[in-house]
Amino acid sequence: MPHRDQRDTLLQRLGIEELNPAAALGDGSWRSGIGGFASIDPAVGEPLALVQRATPDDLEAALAAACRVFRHWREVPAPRRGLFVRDLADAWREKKDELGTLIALETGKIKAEADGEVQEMIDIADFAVGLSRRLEGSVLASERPQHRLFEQWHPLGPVAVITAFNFPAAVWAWNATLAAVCGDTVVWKPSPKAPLSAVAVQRIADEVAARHGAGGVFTLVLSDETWPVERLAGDARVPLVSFTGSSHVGRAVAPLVAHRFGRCLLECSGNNALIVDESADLDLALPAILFGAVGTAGQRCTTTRRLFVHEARLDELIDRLTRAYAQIRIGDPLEPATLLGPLIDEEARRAFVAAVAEAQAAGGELLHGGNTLPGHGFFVEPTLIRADNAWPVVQRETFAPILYLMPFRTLDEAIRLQNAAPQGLASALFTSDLRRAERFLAAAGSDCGIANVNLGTSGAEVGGAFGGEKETGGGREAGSDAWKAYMRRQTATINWGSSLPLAQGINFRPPSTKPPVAS
Ligand code: UN1
Repeated sequence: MPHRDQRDTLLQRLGIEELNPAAALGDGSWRSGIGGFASIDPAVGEPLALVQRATPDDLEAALAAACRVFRHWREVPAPRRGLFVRDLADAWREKKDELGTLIALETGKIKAEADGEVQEMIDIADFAVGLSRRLEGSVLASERPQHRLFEQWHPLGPVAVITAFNFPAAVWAWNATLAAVCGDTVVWKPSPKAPLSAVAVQRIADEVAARHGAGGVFTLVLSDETWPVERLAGDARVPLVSFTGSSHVGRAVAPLVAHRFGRCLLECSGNNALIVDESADLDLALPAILFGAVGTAGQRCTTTRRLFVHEARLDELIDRLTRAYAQIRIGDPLEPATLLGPLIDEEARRAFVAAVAEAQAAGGELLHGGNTLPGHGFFVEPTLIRADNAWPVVQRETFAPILYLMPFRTLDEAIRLQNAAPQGLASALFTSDLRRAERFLAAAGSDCGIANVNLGTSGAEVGGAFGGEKETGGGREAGSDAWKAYMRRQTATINWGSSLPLAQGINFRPPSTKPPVAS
């Protein structure tokens, strides 16, 4: 694993310069933009490199390329599009260690999780390759004789993919690999907090695209301003806008897209709960809670933020949890023993401080942590607070390793409390009771897009559809049939008979238009 002192060599090998260009047209050409902003290493609070800021012309060039290339790409057979994605996956396999290190450097997530992110890119690419040979439609039973009724799926068009800093590469890969096999092109607008990961991923994609005649399938626009998001959301040439970020921003993006009848795929805030019932195996629950609450420094959409514990297990769990929290190594994300790296920036650290203060002011009992760490990096302690589900601070998503702990008496009460949050992404129940497990998964159970039994809220595999309800936004990405969002459905009917029966049995006899037969 490359160490911090080998950082510059690593950046160079991934094509990162001191000052990076603002936009990529996907065919190997880049546009310089103007001005610039820094990508900060959150472990030390110092710039890793600078990135130029895209101008409206740069965005227009990327979008125009995406539109132009789409007209060709949609006609390439899907299995051939899959070969492009297969080679992308191989390139990522080859660069997994380096890309993982860059992601760890830029986001502060620990190396093991950053490598996991690259693995997630590889996994979804493999999934997409298989999918490229089975983008299937249904043949349906027509009510009319000698008619064939079927559905087919066609490429949709250029897709805008707007990603957050916390998964600076994998969430793009979820969208981009599926979009590419579906015959779409992609304009990527990554978070200004993690632009270098995007530059590195784009450079790898450019190389692979050149070998597959896929130049321009993936384009990139870098900016720390908000107008590119508004522009992409409002542009009728973009039939699908895939947005990952806070519900607050999602709420602004969605109406812009809806206004022009575009489609939105929203992956917004989560406020995920984990329930430990009286029969739970704490040897399973403990590591799941720790990974869920502390992993990625509490900055995953799927982070465990609320912990509901049956009152009979409360003392035991608090005892084990506080002892485990005390052993969490905080520090350099590249050190193998570290479990908790820094938050992304000073603003995130301030939000942590404000949330802890608000919870304490409401009467919350601090069971562990609560402090920031001195120094230039944006480190905070993993924090455990005994709280109340109704408090506003518990009801909102704070991107930090704060876990609110709350007791309950019956499973129905726990499910009701879990569902009593505006967000609906991931949920988990630890139980050894089959009936309770089924109850949790039933229609009146968890209202979330993801519901797990005896595993935590975070760390979903790519095979299932990923996303959530309510203020999480309703989108589904990654596995299962999430690909359908990237295509347009066409219902087609062929009449191969020699009469024209109408549906619904309607009898409509137009006057004859046949020429009179000469006598
Ligand atoms: C996100 O936080 O935006 O389930 C994505 C997980 C990861 C993906 C998280 N596979 O935690």
